[in-house]
Amino acid sequence: MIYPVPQKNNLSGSPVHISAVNIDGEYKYTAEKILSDYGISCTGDFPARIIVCDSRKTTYIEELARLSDEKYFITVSDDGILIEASCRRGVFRAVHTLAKLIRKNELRTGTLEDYPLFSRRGYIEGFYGHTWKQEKRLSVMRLMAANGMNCFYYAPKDDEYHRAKWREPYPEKELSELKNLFDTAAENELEVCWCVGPGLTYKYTSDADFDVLIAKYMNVYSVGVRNFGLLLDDIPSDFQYTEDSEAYDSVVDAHIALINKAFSTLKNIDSDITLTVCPTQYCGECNDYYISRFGKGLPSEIKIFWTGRQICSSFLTCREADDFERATGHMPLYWDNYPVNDAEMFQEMHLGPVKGRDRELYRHSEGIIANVMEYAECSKIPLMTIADYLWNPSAYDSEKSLENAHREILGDKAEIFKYIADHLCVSCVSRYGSELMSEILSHLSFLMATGEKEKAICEFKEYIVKMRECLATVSDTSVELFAEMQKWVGKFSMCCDVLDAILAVWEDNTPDNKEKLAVLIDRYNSDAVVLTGFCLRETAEKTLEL
Ligand code: LTM
Repeated sequence: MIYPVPQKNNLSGSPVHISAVNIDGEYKYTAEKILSDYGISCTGDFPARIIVCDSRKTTYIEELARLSDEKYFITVSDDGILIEASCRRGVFRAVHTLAKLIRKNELRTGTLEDYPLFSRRGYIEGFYGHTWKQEKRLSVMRLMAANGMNCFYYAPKDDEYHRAKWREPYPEKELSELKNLFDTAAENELEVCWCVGPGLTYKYTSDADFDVLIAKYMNVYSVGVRNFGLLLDDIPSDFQYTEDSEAYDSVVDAHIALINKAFSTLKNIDSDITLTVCPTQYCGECNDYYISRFGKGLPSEIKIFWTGRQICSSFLTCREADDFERATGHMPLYWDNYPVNDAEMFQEMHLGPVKGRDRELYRHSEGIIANVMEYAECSKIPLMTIADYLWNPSAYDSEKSLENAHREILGDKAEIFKYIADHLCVSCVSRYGSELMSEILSHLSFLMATGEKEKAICEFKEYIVKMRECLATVSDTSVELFAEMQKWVGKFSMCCDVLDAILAVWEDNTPDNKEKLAVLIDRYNSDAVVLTGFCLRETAEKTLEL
C-alpha cells in the first residue's frame, strides 16, 4: 500500500518489476529529479511517457464537481508507463506516486486515477518557540510536498520580523533565506503564504502604520511571494491607543477596515495577490458578535482562519463548519492546532496520528492547515498522517497511516520506536496513550493473579528487554529525530527503571525492593514531562501493596 492512498487504484493486472525507467515528454527533468530522489534510475529501458493535456479528463473531479490541476492518471502496460496530467503540478504528484509504487514493488498493469479531496492541504509554522532552522524547513517542506500537501504558511510567532518587529523590513540575509525557502516551495508545488502579525502595536488610525505594513508586504513580494496573511490572533482584545477607540465603535470594525484597505491596496499593486486573515476571535461560537461581524465585513475571496470549537480542537465537524459559513459568509480555513505543543502543552510530545476530523469536511471548508511543533523532525510524523487524511479522507486509517510514517521516517528503527511512541500521543486529538504498555501490563497482572508467576516474570523480562532496546536506540542523539526528543527520552528512562523495580518486587517481595520501587515511582510521578502511563502508576501501586 502506498500513502497517501490514491483515489482509484486499478493497477491490478500482472506485476511489472522494474527498478529503472526511461522518461520522455514534458517535465522530463522534473520527473527525473523526483525519481532519482527515490533512488530510481532514469537510464533504464522501460519507457515512461508524460503527456500534458489540459482537458476535462485531466482536470475535472466528478465527486467535487470542480476542476483541479492536481489530478493525474498513470497507465501501466507491459510495454511502458503513461502519465497524463494538465500541468507541472499534476505531473509532480503523478511521479511521486510512480516512484512510491516502483520502490515498494507494487507496480502492476492497469490504470490509476488520482486527485486530492481537500483543496488546501498544508501546514503553518505558527507556534511559539524556537523557529525552525533553514535546513529543517527545507526538509519538512520536501517531505510534505512528496506526500501531497500543497500549501505552506509562514508565521512563526518568534520570528521577530513577523510579529515583534513587524515594522522593520527583513535584513538582506534573512530575506535571501526566505527567498531560498520560497523557491524550494515553488519547485515542490507548494503555495507559500507569508504572514505578518502586527496587532501587538498596530495603530488603526495611523496612515504611517498602514504604509509601513504595505511596505513590509512589498519587502517579501520582492522575493516572489504573492499570497499574504494578516494575523490578528493573540493580541489585546481592546484598543491600545485613544485615537483608535475614538475613531471606531469596536475593535472588529477597526480590523475590518484595516483588512479591506490592505486587500484593495495589495490587489491594486498586483491582482494575483491573495489574502488570508486570522481574526482575534479564532475559535468558539461562530455567531458571537466579533466573528460574525468580521466575516460579513470581508469579501468572499479573503480566507478566514478558524481553529474550531477550541483553540486546540478535539473535533472538527461538518456541522460546525456549516454554522461558521452561515454566521460569517465564509467557509472556514482551519488553522488546526495539532500537532503544535507550545504554551501550556510544552511538556507534551504529540507523535500520534491526527483523529477527530470529519471525513466529509473537504466539502464544508477551504481546507486544513496544521500548526506544527517547534520540533521539526518530530512534527514530520503527525504531519504525514495529516497529509494522508487531507488527500483521501475516506481511505484514511489513522493507525496504518502512522505505521507508514514510522516506516518512512525511521526505516528499520520503526519497530522498536513503537515502544516509546506508545507513550507520546496524548493531545487534543487523543486522550488515550500507552495502549501497548496497558495491554501488556494488564495481561501480566492477570497471570500473576491466576498463579502463573513464572510465566508473568518471563514475559515481563521480554517486554523490559524491548523497552531497554528502545531506550538505547532513542538515546542516540546523532539521529536528529531522537535528538529533539531527549526531554521525553529522559522520562522514558525513568519509566524503564520503574519497570525493573516492579519486576524485582514480583521476583522477590522484600521491603528493600519495595522501598526502591516507591522511590522510583515517586521520582517518575514528580517529573512534569508528560509520558502517559496510568497503567504504569497503577501497576506500581498494586505492586507496593503486595
Ligand atoms: O491558534 C492560533 C490562531 N494562535 C496561537 C498559535 O500561535 C499557538 O501556536 C496555538 C497553540 O498554543 N494557540 C494560539 O492561540
